[in-house]
Amino acid sequence: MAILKILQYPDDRLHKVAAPVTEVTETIRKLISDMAETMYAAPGVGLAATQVDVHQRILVADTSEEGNKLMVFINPEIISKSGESDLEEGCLSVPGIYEKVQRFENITVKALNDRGECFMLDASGLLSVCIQHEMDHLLGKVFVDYLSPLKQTRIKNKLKKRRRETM
Ligand code: GNR
Ligand code: NI
Repeated sequence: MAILKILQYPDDRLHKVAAPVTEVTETIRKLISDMAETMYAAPGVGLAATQVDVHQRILVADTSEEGNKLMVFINPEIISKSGESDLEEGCLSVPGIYEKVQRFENITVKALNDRGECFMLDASGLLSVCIQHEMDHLLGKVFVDYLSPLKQTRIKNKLKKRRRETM
């Protein structure tokens, strides 16, 4: 197992669009276990492959209280969605920034698990928001892209300043 480096916003690589996984191989399973370790160590409730500079449609999530319910989604697709949610979101690629984002409250996701088997899952609340946030990463989208240009500039400046002061 290994802890992977998480790309930090702004970084052009966070805007790459991930390609579908064609076969769930041992290499993919190794990546997934490293992504899980990286997410738990951060700590975070989700992680998309894009954030570790792997541009394939893979995400991991664990929104359980105890942090013992790892979920793996390969080639995820949202097949139904309803309701509205506006939770305050954070992102491991945008540390220390929290903003509300409009999302669907309920989603049904279809994906492959780490054995390459197809499954469906109904999600609501934080898990639903987390999956939508991670699926955006796979499309090259970061939650700050939804904010006003003024807020985006402020966030970039804040992160630059913080990096100057801590490096
Ligand atoms: O750890 C995370 N918390 C979180 C909180 C609200 C909405 C989404 C998230 S995902 C985030 C981890 C992350 O950056 N995943 O891409
Ligand atoms: Ni994120």
